[in-house]
Amino acid sequence: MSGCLISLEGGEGAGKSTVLAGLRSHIEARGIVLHVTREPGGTALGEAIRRLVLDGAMANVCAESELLLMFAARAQLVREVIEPALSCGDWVLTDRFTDASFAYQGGGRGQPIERIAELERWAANGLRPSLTLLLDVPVEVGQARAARRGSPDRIESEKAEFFERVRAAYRARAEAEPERFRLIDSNQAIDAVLRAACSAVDPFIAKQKEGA
Ligand code: Z5A
Repeated sequence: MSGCLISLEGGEGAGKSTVLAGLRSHIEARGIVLHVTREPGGTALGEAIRRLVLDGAMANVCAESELLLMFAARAQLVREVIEPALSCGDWVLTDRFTDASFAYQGGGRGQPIERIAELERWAANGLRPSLTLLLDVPVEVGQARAARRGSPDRIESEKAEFFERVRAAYRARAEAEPERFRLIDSNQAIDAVLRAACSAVDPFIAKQKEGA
């Protein structure tokens, strides 16, 4: 596939949605056809799963169901949106991808990593982003930012220890795959975070232009 898949990851309140908007303008201004999506979501089925899985009234969702629902949404997104776009040479920018399952369901909920890796191979067709921007922020800072937004959803209602495990799992993945990940300190002014994100993407834009 000739296109480029870029994912944005991070704990809650890390600034993904804010950076995504700026990054979108940065990439599109350089003449690249970009599809922007999010997980869970991005398709009719995925958005329905998102409503279910984040619903605070949905008590006692077991970790296995949560993991499978994330991958059900992802399987649909990969086949309906991401792979067709990449096949045409377009770019896809996604607010979260499979690393989120390793971090939240693996690190946070303790689901076995081999099981998630098997789902990645099967449900996500083994697809991995060319670049993953991990916006890293201390849990208490991210939670304080997110709290200003209003009532938390089912996953946001977890305790701080859960989010510490999620953060540790994300950082461990970034350390294990330095060629794919760019760790960005998100505990700084949003303009600086966006600049770092754009700088990480620029070599991919340059490569695309060379090939054009
Ligand atoms: N989830 C999962 O468990 N497993 C999976 O496989 C997948 C997802 C794919 C929904 O994701 C939930 O699904 C998520 C993980 C789980 N649950 N949690 N928690 P989501 O990405 O849609 O939702 P989110 O993580 O809750 O996103 P968020 O809290 O909206 O984070 P954000 O997009 O990174 O933050 P933001 O909206 O850009 O910023 C939040 C606020 O902070 C906002 O008021 C900004 O103006 C402010 N902000 C942002 N950056 C800064 C800086 N640098 N300084 C000051 N203020 C800032």
